[in-house]
Amino acid sequence: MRNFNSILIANRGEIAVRVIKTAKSLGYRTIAVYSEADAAALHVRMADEAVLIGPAPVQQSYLDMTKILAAAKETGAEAIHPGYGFLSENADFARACEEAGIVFIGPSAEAIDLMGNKAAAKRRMIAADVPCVPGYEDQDQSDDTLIAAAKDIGFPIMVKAAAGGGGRGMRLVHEEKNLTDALASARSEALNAFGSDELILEKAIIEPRHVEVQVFADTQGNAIHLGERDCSVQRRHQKVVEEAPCPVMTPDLREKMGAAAVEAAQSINYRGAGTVEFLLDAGNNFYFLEMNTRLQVEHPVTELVTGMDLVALQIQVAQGEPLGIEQQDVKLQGHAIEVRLYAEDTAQDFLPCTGRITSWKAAAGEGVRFDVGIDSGQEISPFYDPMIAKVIAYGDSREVARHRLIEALKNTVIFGLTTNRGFLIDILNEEAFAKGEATTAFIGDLFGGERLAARAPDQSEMAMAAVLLYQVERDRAKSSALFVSDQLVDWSSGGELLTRYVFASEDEKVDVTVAPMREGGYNVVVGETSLSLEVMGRGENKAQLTVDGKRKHVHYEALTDGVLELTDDGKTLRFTNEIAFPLSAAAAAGSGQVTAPMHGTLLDVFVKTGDTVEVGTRLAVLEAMKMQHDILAEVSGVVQNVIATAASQVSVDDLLFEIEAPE
Ligand code: MV4
Repeated sequence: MRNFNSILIANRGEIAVRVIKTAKSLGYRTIAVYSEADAAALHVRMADEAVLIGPAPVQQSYLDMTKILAAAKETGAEAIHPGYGFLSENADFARACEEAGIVFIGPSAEAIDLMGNKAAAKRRMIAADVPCVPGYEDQDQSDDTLIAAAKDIGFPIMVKAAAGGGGRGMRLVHEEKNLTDALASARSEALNAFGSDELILEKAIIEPRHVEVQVFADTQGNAIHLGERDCSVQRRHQKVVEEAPCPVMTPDLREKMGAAAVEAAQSINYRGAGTVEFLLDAGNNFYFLEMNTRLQVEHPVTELVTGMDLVALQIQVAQGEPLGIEQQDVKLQGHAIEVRLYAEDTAQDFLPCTGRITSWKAAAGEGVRFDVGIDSGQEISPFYDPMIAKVIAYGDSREVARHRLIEALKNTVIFGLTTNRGFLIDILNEEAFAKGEATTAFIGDLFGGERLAARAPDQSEMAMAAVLLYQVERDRAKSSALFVSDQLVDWSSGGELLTRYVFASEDEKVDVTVAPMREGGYNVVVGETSLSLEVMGRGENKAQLTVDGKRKHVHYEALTDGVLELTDDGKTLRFTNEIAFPLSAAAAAGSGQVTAPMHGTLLDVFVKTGDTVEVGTRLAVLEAMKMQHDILAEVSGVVQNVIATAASQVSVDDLLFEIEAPE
């Protein structure tokens, strides 16, 4: 008999949905928790029961242990699955569950605590003979000791916060003379971010791959690994692409890394799902980095190549049952690649975008999996991570998986907010990635400002946008009572009835005229160029057109009057008919009223009243959604008013500065 039959999911979004699916399929009663912002969310609708735990901010909802435990008590939940993020690696929460008699679906509080400190974790791993980066991880934190240790290790050196993760408090130091300063700044950043200024030192591995091994352990002392994932494609320590297996893996290396990962888990009496992160250098040497004591975002690629359901296995172990499989039963087959689809603007330093997803339709396709937490019409709110979905493709070979993923991205309908889809497609198409050569340096090396800038539409795209706008407007006119005759709407004598659009393209405006032809089709003039265009088929959000004889499949959405978004080859362009919307001179020139682009914390303010600024002067830096965003002046002039103060919380559209431009 099972020890528990109900599971509360202490999370939201796609991972809550993911966990609920498996829990339900195994016959568990599922209980969702949600914040006021998530009342209409998918995870709430899917669960058997749902409990409102508080307002939108995470401190008052998804991070509030007391409220979550109260929800468990109220609904009689016997187990809690924490998902990833939020409370998943909070040892106090794991302990509190245990004390309340609720099964925490995860490792012991002791294991979470131990792996939460890099220095302690590394000392344990060295003792267990798990290969680690040569370094210093002892208690004596004096400069003299650290400098002496650094000389022994040899430069370049990595300075890391012992309590840290994700690159914060991390410094790469090439020469001894820069070490003292780096130690001081790393300490202050670490203290600020993690409440501890303890540091460790490591030899810097140059352009490594990030290769992590999925491990699983049961309470009978069995531990296995489920192969590795390569997560080298990251941007500022945020993973962008993950795959299994690692493209340069060999059976021999996998056996060694797998054995080291299993040893790491066993040496700390681990239980459940865990991930052992390694750096892999160009000579195939691997080094333990840290262990994540949770189910990871990228677990689907492991599921696809092993055929196993990792959430089901987590629940099985939490029930006290043995794993039931041995290492030789784990067979890896094929290749899986995952990308994280985000609501963010790559052209604006990856600024997260919030707002309503007006249309969403995941592409169907062989070997394609979408892990999604949202639905058409739902909001990406400023309170949570702006990930829209994980898109995962499987194939017998890496090339099949890669191409299926590109097609799935291109064929997915998504409108309403800016996404990183185009960036993901560009990465997957990049030669170094295609060859499996991407290291942690890949994005930094290949995706600089130029490549991330918004692409200007070409003439064919402008012509398609104009014709689609024309047809949408015609449909609206037809359905309006004022129009009685179809002939009036459609009639043309080959160019006499012209509809004119003006689209902005980079710095110039382009005139586009649409002339319906008598025999069907359109003659479209874009600037000086004449194109012939035919609409072969048009449904909700999808259209097939022929432009000068070339067939195109596009997605489109007519937003408000005169505004149309067009997705061509996975790149979304927005067209605003500037005849319908004359830009005010002030708006065109940028505004002296500088407002917050999103909710967040102002880390620093760089100007004061009376300062003279230029277009592009950095006024302040805002931290939101784990990232820093520069707030720049849009006009040159004199700062008249500074409303912003450092360390204050701001909401989207809050006025921060007023700049008066000279006459
Ligand atoms: C390193 C390293 C090179 N040498 N440690 C970055 C975040 C943290 N998890 C560890 N990180 C690194 N540690 C040594 N001794 C390079 C990185 C690193 C990195 C690691 C994984 C994925 C992406 C990365 C991007 C830059 C640096």
